[in-house]
Amino acid sequence: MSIAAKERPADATVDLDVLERVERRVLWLAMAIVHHANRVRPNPSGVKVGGHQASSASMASIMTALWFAHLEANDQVSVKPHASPVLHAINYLLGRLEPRYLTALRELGGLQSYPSRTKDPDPVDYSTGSVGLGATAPLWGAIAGRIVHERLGAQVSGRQIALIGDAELDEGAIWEAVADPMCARLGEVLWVVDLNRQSLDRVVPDMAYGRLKGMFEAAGWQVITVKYARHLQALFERPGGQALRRAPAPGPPAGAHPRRQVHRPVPRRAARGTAVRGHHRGAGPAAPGAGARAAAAGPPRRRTARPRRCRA
Ligand SMILES: Cc1ncc(C[n+]2csc(CCOP(=O)(O)OP(=O)(O)O)c2C)c(N)n1
Ligand SMILES: [Mg+2]
Repeated sequence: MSIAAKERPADATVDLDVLERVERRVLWLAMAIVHHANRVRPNPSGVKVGGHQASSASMASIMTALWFAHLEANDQVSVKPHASPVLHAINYLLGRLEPRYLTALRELGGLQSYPSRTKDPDPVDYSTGSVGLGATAPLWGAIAGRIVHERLGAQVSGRQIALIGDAELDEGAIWEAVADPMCARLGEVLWVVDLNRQSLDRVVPDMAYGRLKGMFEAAGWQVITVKYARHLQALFERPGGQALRRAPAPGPPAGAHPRRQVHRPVPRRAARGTAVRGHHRGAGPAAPGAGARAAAAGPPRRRTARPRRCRA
């Protein structure tokens, strides 16, 4: 669900400086939610509390861009399990979560470990605790919307967005869904895969990025890789910058660079004007339905938020 999307005029612009300030608050809050649960809150039993700060950190940019610049009222988002602190931080900033819950992560009656529609006190579109379900649930949501539209004539609108951890792609249910020809035609669906190479407390040794990309594409999905943000891109333009671009990315072994990927089923009708620019700070959602438009990647300093058609 989006902020005040209904009130946002169609030609509203996104001020990236403001968005970055919001992003810093989201990130700080998400880190603090986990820190407080583990280091500040009294823990007489000594039982491990848990929480995953790095897993939230890798989603702060994407989720800030979505919730504060791109989502509209009828969009629905499933949030990967380990990014629940980011969702709660955003809900708090939007006035949808009482401050007392910020210190209650993984406490009885407090914020759940993973996003829960039934047990969390703030708005959650999809429960995602069992990895893999959060990826596929929006597909079924989209199909349900189409059935309601076609059988009952009801106007159904909104995009179905899944924010997925890279280790979630280990789940077989995901590939059953990806291989289904029906799913490849759901233009209102967008998957954002966070290739942070984290899986619980281990580092994913081989991200197999190319293989995954090929698997999605073989099933008829459009894959957009989002890697460099504008700060790095600006460095590439400076003297010697091309050497930096050619340099191997730090950290992962060759051929396993962390990237964020956007996977989107090819729309039911032919995509028009699909032009995507890679950008690390936020992978904006695809337009709903057949008129697939580019994601929000690579925006200039100020960009115009375009109105979107809504249909089932
Ligand atoms: C069906 C199922 N199997 C295993 C788990 C345990 N589990 C929780 S999160 C996770 C994977 C985390 O990796 P990733 O999806 O990449 O998220 P990240 O930590 O990078 O945010 C696993 C295996 C689970 N929640 N559900
Ligand atoms: Mg991961």
